[in-house]
Amino acid sequence: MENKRNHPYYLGSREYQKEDTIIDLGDCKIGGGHFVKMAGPCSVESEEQILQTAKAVKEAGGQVLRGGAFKPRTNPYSFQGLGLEGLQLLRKAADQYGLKVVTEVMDEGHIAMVREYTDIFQIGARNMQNYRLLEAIGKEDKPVLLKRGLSATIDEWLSAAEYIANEGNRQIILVERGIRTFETKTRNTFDVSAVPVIHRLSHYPILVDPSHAAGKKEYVEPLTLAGVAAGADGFIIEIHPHPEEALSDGEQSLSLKQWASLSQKVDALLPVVQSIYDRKDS
Ligand SMILES: [Mn+2]
Repeated sequence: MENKRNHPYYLGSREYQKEDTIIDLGDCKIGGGHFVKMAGPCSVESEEQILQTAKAVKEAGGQVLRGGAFKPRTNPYSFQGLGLEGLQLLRKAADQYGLKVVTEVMDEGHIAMVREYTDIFQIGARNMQNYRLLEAIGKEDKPVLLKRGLSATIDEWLSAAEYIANEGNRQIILVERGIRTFETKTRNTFDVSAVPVIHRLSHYPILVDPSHAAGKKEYVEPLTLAGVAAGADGFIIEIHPHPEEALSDGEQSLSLKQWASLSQKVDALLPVVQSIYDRKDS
């Protein structure tokens, strides 16, 4: 208990737990040598769109279908997401193809609704320091994917995770999604160093999200491969059957064909990386 007070992320630290945390979703495990591929559209737009995407996710070896149902936008008149209908479509598509679901929960009032349809709660970058939401998710019995805030240091990010862990939920997955720097050629700067730093400091699995880091589809593949080479436990990317028609984040979404090709390249790289780091996938 003394250690807890003196350490802002004691429960998440290697001092508290030496072994990697492994998130166990039955046929899908994440961390400790288990690599995961998550893909899907920025937002769920229609039944046809999400079914087509889920099929492609499964066929190219993905395990988790992502998709947003609630999309607060800068412009209040832009597409705001399908809400409950989006959650239902996401679940239906995932079940049809034997995938797990990850979707964002934006506020405490939505937790009960989202819980019904998702396997993993996502806390978005803009909510990383929404401590009431973190505490509420900490009382849930499902894994949480915690994105790094766009201006958060690694210590602040791990401290945010501690709010969840301290309430009892230790099924935490960290996601590096790029940080704000002076560079403007990419939407954010992909901090690949977060991967080995997190592995050293913490036992939680860490994924990379090159779509939001880059903001441009042409950089998604090299950044994904860089994340894998750095030892990430998986990746989460945005894909769309017709990226040019996407209602949100189309400029950073890969086509279904590009996703399949990326997934193949990751499969080629993974055994090499795992032999280097001595971490086995099983
Ligand atoms: Mn997005």
